[in-house]
Amino acid sequence: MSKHIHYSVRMRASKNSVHVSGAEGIYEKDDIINVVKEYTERALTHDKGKADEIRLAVEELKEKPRKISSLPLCTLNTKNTEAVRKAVFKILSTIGITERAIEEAFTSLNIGITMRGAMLMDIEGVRLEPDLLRGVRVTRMGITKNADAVLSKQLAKLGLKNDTVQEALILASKVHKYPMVLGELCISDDPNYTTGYIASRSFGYIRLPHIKKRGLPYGGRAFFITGGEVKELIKYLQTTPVLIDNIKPCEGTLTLKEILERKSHRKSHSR
Ligand code: PML
Repeated sequence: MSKHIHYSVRMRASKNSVHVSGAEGIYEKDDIINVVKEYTERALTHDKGKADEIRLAVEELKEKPRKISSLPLCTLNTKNTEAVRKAVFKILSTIGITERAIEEAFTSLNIGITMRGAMLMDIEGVRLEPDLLRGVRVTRMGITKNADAVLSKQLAKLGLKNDTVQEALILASKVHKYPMVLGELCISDDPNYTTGYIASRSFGYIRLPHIKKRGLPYGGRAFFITGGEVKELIKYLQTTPVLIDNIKPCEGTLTLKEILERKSHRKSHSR
């Protein structure tokens, strides 16, 4: 794949000006027509309603995509929103994120507005992104065909073969490759999707069932940032093309104790 020109294909769909669905990937030229078809079908058949506006962008990448591994994935055995909150505080505070920042992230993600992009927060909870209403949208990421086949197989074994998990894992793997990003909290804005996740290089991608009550049409992402040049981070998130070409293990359900114990054993997310 590396010998060929790559294209970023991005789709955003809305209904009555409200976001319905989005998708993106990095592809070779021969795949573009099929991908555009697939993304269009997805926008027209989404649970949240048939889109009345679909925006598609196909862009030749001038820069060769950087190849990285996915984050390892597991699911925490949480049964309700209270258990999720407790676990999020416990896990993220062990990597240096303050309770104040975690509280601020939960509050902002539950305020009832879904931003287009992610919030950037320092470890004290102070917002760092230049546009506080739009946030920072992560784009130009994808997965190679081989890695996609491996990931699909691993997720299928866990009963998780769906675009939402796969795309969220690809996005998080790009984000956490950047050393300034310490952690992430994500809640889906899909009212029917009640599983969120936290991600970090130390713990990988941890899925969190019951992070929100069914029916809530808002959510979003908060990235917790440590020292460095925010402008450079935003440039990386928005413009640097990244392709996942290696899949780290995807595991089933674990307890909080098991997750906390394994941090010290886990090799850091090395490439
Ligand atoms: C989103 O992009 O809407 C958030 C997706 C969260 C996926 C959590 C998971 O099931 O792994």
